[in-house]
Formats: sequence, structure tokens, C-alpha cells
Amino acid sequence: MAIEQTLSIIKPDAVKKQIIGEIQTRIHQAKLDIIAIKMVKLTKEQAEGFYAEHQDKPFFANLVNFMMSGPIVVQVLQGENGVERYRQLMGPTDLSKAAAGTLRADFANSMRENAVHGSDSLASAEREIAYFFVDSEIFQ
Ligand code: IDP
Repeated sequence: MAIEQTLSIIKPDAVKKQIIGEIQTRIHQAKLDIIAIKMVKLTKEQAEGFYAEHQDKPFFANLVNFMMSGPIVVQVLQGENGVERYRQLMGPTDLSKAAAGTLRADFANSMRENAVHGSDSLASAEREIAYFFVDSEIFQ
């Protein structure tokens, strides 16, 4: 299987709960390496740009406000079949459908405040990684 990189975000709700370390432990246990990391507080423009594909959705304004409500941790993960395996570790968007042991089942507050983000395809991963990191900040 191919070694892939994916973008992971620990969202403001999870950073406020001080569970960055717990989430990273789960990532390591899933055999995904953290190869780039930074803590940032998004501006409105950055949050809108990151979620541009959702700009016509009814939840867009609240999503943007949530994503800029506090610092987030953005990280690049790397591992075999990394995009899909990190999505599995996160669980689905709707936490009521998430299996126990997934990050969202264990840590999400709601459909919006769902603790983590992960790229949904290789193409998204490439775009999202470049949104936050330059090559020299990524350590393979
Ligand atoms: P994903 O994060 O599981 O890939 P997306 O559909 O890309 O899900 O949605 C992006 C983010 O927007 C979600 O993680 C969640 O924070 C928020 N979101 C998605 N759908 C809803 C909704 O129906 N109500 C409120 N927030 C939502």
C-alpha cells in the first residue's frame, strides 16, 4: 500500500479541552507519524478559505466562527494508506454514527464541534497541506 500524507486538525473544542496529547497518542497507536505540526489561530479569511467548498451550506457561517474561536493544531500525518486510515480513526462527521473508539465518538461535542479534521482524499490532502505548510516545515 502507498505511503500517503494527510492533513489533520485538532479543532478549537479539543484544544480547549486540553486533549491534544490524547489525540496524538491515538494517532501514533494507529501507526501514523506526525511529520509537521503548528498551533495557529485562524483569521476569518483563513477559515473561509479552508472550508471554501462548503460556502453555500447552511452551516458555513457557524463553522467558520467555530474554527476561528480559538487556537487549533494543524499537523501533517504520514503512513500507509494514510488518508483513509486517518478518516477511519476520526469516525464520521455525525458523532451519533461514530463507532466507539473513534476520535469523534470519544471526543466530539456535536456535529459542528467534532474535535478533528482529516483530508477526505489525496487531492484534498495535497491542497490542505499546502494551505498550512511549506516544504521546509515538513519532515519526512
Ligand atoms: P468532515 O469534517 O467529516 O470531512 P465535512 O462534510 O467536510 O465533514 O464538513 C466540514 C465540517 O463542517 C465538519 O467537520 C463539521 O465541523 C461541520 N459540519 C458539517 N456538517 C454540519 C452540519 O450539518 N451542521 C453543523 N456543522 C456541520
